[in-house]
Amino acid sequence: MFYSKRMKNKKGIILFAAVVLLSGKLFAQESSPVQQDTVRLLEEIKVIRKANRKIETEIKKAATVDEALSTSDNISFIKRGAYAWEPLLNNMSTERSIITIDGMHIFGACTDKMDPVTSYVESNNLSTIDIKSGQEGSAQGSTIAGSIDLKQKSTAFSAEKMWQGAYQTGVEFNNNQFFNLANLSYSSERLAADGSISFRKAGNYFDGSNTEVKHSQFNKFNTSVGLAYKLSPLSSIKVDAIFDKAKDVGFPALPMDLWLSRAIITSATYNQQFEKGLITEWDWKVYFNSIEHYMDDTQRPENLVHMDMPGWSTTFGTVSKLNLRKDRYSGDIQVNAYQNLSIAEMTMYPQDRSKKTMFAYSWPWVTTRFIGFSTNNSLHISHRSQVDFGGSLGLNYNHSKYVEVNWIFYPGASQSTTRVLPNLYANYTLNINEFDFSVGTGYGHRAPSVSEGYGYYIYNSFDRYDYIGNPDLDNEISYEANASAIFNGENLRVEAKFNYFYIQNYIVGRILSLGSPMNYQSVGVKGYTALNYAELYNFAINADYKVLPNLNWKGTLTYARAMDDKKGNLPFIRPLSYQTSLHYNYGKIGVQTSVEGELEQVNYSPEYGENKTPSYMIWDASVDYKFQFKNIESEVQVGAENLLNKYYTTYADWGNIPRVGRNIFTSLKVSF
Ligand SMILES: [Cu+2]
Repeated sequence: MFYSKRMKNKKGIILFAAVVLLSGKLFAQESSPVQQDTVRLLEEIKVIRKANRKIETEIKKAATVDEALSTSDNISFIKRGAYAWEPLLNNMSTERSIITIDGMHIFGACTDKMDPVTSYVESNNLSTIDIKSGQEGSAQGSTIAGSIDLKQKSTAFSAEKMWQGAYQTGVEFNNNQFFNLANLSYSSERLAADGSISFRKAGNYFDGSNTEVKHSQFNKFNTSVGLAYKLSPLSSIKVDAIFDKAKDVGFPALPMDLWLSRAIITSATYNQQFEKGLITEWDWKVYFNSIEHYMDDTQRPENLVHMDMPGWSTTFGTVSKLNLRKDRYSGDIQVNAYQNLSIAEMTMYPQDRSKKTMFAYSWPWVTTRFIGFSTNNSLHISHRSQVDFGGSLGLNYNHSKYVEVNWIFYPGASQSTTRVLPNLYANYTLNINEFDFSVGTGYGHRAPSVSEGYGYYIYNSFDRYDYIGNPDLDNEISYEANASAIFNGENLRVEAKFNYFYIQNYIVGRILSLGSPMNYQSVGVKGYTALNYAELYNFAINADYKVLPNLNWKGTLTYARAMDDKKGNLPFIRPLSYQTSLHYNYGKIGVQTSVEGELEQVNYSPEYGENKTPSYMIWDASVDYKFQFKNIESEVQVGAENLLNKYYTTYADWGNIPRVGRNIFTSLKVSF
């Protein structure tokens, strides 16, 4: 889509969110004049529902990927420190969602979830983030919660030679974070190139009682390059690479830190457009990515016994996608295949490191192979209504090389398992004047993750148990229903969304009577097992009101609830949360302020190690100023998060570590 559309509007290229809108409009113009209006109207509905995220927040222009993701009302985060937050989609952990970069499957190499996929990108190599809720996300593979696709920046070809670039720098004073981000792109009729480089370095942060939170520092380096070449007016090839390195990253909520993590993420894509016929575009990608992860517990004096815990994750795969469009129909067909090898080791040392005492595989060389066929379809039934439906059929194969490890707790467990994973969804959208209504349903399976299936003595510092995987767990099966209503007035937009999941064979850890803890900190051993079922629902309401032409108000309210088969609470479910913000523009000056908070966590789960967290409310504000010097556009911003320096911890803070206290930040961005 991005290669061949020649865009004359330079600003359109800079703003990648606009590209999505533009391509929708360009498509609309290609269809017959009679249908144009219908298609355009429905395209707009579709664009709204896609919910692409720009990489900024209400308050901060120079936001990190995590901060930008947190603006979505169906994303929350488990935080183990200041770095690499674990994104929860629809209040479900990362095992239940699929996180990809441009459709590429990547798996973290950390048994303790220090490295979600979102930690391997940077805000200046992404254009948008595409979040799909529930089974609508199954095009990327089998999922329960949905999918998060991180879209890399990709400059379009242009008739005239063009250079564009940006440099962004800033300081966050709470933790002395300095960041420098630069990106440059070139485009011509036949060649388009993108490059980015970034550095972030932060010290320990201070909480709201001005206490230093030790081991919360981080260092990140990220660079990316993309080269596209037009082979013919309708075809092009593109190669992309991302290199990411995080070093000396503290995880205050865990008993160990990260010494080094490195990722190389590469792909080559062939794109072919078609002027006539049902098929409009063919996109074929092959990819390879490799992650290495080395933890470090030697910085913690409380650890009497030290362990080396490195992990490696290597994935290669391919995605082939056909885009289809004819009259009132549009859709795609995809084939998705990948292989992943996950390895994690544990070596225990006494105080004297020259004496090695024990070695074990916490991931015993687990191979996962997946091949899936999927399709998404949209049919415009009339001017006012649209049906979306699709699904996928996947085949998932797992193999554990050192199955003896798994036999210690599950004698005779399968060394290899093959699972069939079907996923289906359907959605109906109806437009009545200013209202859009939608109802949808879904059904889908997922395979257990590497840890759930094959993990061996993976220490969970939240409930202080060592976790053991079970290779013969059943597929988790989700039955889903969702509904939404949108009011689109002239100055007011209100959206209300609801979803409900009934999940069979819901995988959790349960205490095993046999087995003794390996780590002196741990209190016992838990095995992954399945509940008969769990139920979960999410509710969100968003409003956006233009009070005056230059004054905008936004508000969000979310509520979720999740229960196991005995009506007990499930952990990490967000209590009632709210956010309200005002944005005021005066010429080149922008002023924004927001208040956000959560109510007391009433429905917490002591069984899974949770305690009740109190309510909190914090206040943020920022001011920005835009100015131009010749061809260079500049933007400065100064602001503060948690202005009142409130001390707080939330339901999602691992081990109740306190959040960041008052943080004054400033940033400068220049672009040409
Ligand atoms: Cu780790």
